[in-house]
Amino acid sequence: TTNHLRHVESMATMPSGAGKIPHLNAIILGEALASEENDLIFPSDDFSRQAHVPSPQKYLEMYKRSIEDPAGFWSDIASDFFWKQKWGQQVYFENLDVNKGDIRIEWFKGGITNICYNCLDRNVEAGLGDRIALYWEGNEPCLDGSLTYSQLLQKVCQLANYLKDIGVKKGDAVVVYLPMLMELPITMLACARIGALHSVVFAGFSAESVAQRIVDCKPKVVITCNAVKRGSKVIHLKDIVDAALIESARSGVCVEVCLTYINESALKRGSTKWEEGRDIWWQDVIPKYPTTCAVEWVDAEDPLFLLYTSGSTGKPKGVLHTTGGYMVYTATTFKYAFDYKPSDIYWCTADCGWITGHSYVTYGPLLNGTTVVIYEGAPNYPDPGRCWDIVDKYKVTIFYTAPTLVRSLMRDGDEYVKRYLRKSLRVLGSVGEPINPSAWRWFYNVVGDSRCPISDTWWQTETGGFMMTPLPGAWPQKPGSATFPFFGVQAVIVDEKGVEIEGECSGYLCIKNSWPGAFRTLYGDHERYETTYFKPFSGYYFSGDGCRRDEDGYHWLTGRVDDVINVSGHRIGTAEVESALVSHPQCAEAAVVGVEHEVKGQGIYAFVTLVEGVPYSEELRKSLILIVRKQIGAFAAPDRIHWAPGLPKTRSGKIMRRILRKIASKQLDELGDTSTLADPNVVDQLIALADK
Ligand code: 6R9
Repeated sequence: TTNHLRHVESMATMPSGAGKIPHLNAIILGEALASEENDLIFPSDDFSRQAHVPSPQKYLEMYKRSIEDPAGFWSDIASDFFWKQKWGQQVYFENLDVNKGDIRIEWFKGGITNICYNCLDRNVEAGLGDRIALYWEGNEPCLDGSLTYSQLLQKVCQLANYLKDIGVKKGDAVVVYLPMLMELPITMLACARIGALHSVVFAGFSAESVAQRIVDCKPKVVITCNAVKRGSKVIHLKDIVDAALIESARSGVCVEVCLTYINESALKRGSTKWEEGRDIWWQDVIPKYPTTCAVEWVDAEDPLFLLYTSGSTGKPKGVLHTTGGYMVYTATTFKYAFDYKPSDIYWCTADCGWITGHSYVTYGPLLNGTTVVIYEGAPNYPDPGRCWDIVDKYKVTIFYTAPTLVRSLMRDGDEYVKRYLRKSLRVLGSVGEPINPSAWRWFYNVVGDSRCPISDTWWQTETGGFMMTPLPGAWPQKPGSATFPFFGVQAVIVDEKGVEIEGECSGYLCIKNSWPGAFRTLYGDHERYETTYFKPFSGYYFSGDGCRRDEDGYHWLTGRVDDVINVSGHRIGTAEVESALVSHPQCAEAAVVGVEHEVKGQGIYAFVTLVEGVPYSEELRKSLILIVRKQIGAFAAPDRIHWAPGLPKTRSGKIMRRILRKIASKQLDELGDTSTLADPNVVDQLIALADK
């Protein structure tokens, strides 16, 4: 086709310097691509022509500059934002090598700004005051609302004034436990406006998880709502916060104020427990505050937020992001990865409780002046056509979601999709886990009518923004590949010794340099930050993911290489689930592994050893699952409990998870060498109990 030729042609005429960037070598070899024709999906000429980055050539030009002159590249972009005072001489500072001293990353230090100002005031002043900032779609199809940029600014100012009034100051933490109401981004922005750090806890976490986070960051105020409806279920969020506050008080952290929004559509005001002196109804106080509020100007390196995420060991880690670099990075990645234009209507299905909701529901889009759709409810309520109903209702042009949702809607059948027009769609996006080629094709062919490029964005809570993503107008796509690194990101694949490998290969995905959106530390534990991310391969940021690079230089993420499992795009540490299980009085030991799951990507498979003399029963199985739900949240409940009278261990006592993974996935002919086990018989015993 002419399309194809155009791409190959443009690749063949790349500037010669491009060849020096190893992972892009293959792209300039038009023939390599031609031989893979069947796997390549090209953007249409019309799409490419209007795109910010219309060709691989243009990408290369920009990418090269971003690597050769990061200071120049990023300060040019940063100049589009409002800075009360410009950053100092040095645009950035980085040390990623533990052998050369403390790990330190700084961008735009000395620059004075405010991200809320840049999201709202700056856009209102530029004439976008009447543009819709947020469309809100309720769980029930008849319920909706919206706020323009001016209205959003006023709401944010009212809350910011209240927070200041009760003594929340720059640098203080605010814990937020809210569902997808407009009050959630309002709260985040209000905190940012006054220089307070928000710590949003996904409203699916249990009271104990909320308490753990409160104890770690000691907020003066917790912001929640009485209840939310997801599908036909009502979840009483305030009750969960009440329990969390009792729990955290036991650990010596007393929260003074619990500001509670009344979500009338889920639950009437009178039906929630109330503690005089501590609890405040949002609607009683916030509307009384002035609708303007002076901005707290902060340094680019002042903290913006904390977000807890799971690691392979121990307690969740408080990932800390700062202001200036995060602002520039989320805005820029959003603009290029989705080819954002002012006429777009954008919907990301992520909850603000996760990093995707921070960077790509709230900050990245609003910084660009985008009209954002947020949805309160479940994606298949009242039926599996709901997403496409919402797409048609708001004329959504960019739709960003997770593979787990794609797979589940794919199972429900094409007819739910075809019932709606979806004519407005022009770009699709995927995040959270690798998207398998068959789900990719369904998303592309059925949802996008073979018309919309898919941006499969690889990134992490820690990275703040996209690290690898197709640029929809530039790249021919390969279903399931996140393609190439974003501007300014030197992604490399290293072997187990930490040596970079070139060309076609597989290994550990690392980043060689800093980028503006990188996290700066783990809250209160810089040592753990260095140990987890920078010590495994010295000189590099280690992502924890495995990656394969194919003959054309495309990157294929292969999943976590550590003990983190990815269930429906939610990161869960096996250690956290194990620790919940062993807190059950009848559970002596637990080993948790991930197994392939048709819809969720990975499922949680738990091997449990019981206390001597305790018989395994259905009732016990249920109570083990319940304890995990209670301690972490329903989304972390094991899919399968496997009773294990003994676990396969080395002579030094280390559990051989490799063997457990094989047993869990029934790959019994791939158990490998079991002779190093302290007691090889336990393996047969486990296999015999597999169906019990
Ligand atoms: C943004 C987010 C991070 C982990 C990451 C990786 C997996 C995310 C992916 C992907 C393949 C993609 N992951 N996006 N794997 N392709 N497009 O999900 O952050 O919750 O911190 O999870 O998710 O394994 O390491 P987070």
